[in-house]
Amino acid sequence: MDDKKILFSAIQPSGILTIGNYLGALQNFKKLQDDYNGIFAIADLHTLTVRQQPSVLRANVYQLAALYLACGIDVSKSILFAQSHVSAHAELAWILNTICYPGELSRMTQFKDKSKRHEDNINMGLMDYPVLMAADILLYQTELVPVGADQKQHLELSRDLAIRFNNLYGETFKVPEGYISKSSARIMSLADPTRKMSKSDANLNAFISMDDDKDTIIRKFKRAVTDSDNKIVVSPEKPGISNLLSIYCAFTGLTFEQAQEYFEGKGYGDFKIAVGEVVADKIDPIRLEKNKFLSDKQYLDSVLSEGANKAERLAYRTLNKVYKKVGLVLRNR
Ligand code: AQP
Repeated sequence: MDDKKILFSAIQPSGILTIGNYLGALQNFKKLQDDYNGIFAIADLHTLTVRQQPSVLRANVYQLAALYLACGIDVSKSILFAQSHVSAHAELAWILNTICYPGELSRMTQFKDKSKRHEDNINMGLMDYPVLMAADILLYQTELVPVGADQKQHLELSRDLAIRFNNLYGETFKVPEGYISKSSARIMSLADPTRKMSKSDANLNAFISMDDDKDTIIRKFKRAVTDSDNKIVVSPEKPGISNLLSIYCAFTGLTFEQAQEYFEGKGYGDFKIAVGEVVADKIDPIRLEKNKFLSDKQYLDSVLSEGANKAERLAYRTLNKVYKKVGLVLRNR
């Protein structure tokens, strides 16, 4: 690692990623890894907060590793690893739990939202999710965290916990900043544009997965919920059309004004097909590249193992400091 700032980001292997994950997170990483020391994690421990089928989860870990690589993560520049391979994450989460209060966690939007969606399994891990996320970030003395707007609240808690710990025990953690890309900060569900697009949505038509082929993508956009008038403009009264325009602009690089002008006088039908086409053109090559990586599990295992070795060295540097500060006796190795 050279003396560039540290950037950390993690994604859950809780399904095949959506274009929301791509626009909110993945697409930024390739550019950012040149200017920062990038640390990219597969947040497999976080995924367990919602019931998973073990064989599917295992497959999704490889899927995500391959997708990171297909989106341009270069392991000669950045660290790519699975969270569960570096036990310091769970260890630091325990320490941070001792300075975090239940009220701070129970008011989190994601906790409330997921509690509603998984009423049969509102477990402690679901509530504690942001503390584990804080541990992920703080372990690496991270300065920058690229996230979608949906994670802003969790990032705020990471900052609060860093400041709280530093005040209690002396300067230990860097206080991280968020990096939120403006155009594509929050991509909404195609079935309900007032909710964010999520890879674990039970309604497959609510999201575009990074694995969808062109026909599927266009079919899903055709079914996307919009409204009854026929104006293609961004407006709070038109959340469906606004969401589709955001997606179109994020994939083409056009501004809202340019896109609105382009679609002036056109109908929703043509507009939806046009959105589908730009999305498919962009994600098709990524899917093909991902499948190439997926066909070589041995290579993926070696990438993850090397990544974990590098991450572990950095993580234990911070964790030992934390253990010392709180008064634990370090193991003599
Ligand atoms: N709809 C979205 N728009 C923009 N960014 C998004 N992200 C997720 N959804 C959107 C960003 O993707 C990164 C990885 O997210 P995650 O998998 O760690 O957790 P999540 O935010 O809970 O993502 P999902 O897809 O909604 O997963 P499930 O369904 O399992 O809960 C984050 O940077 C996030 O901001």
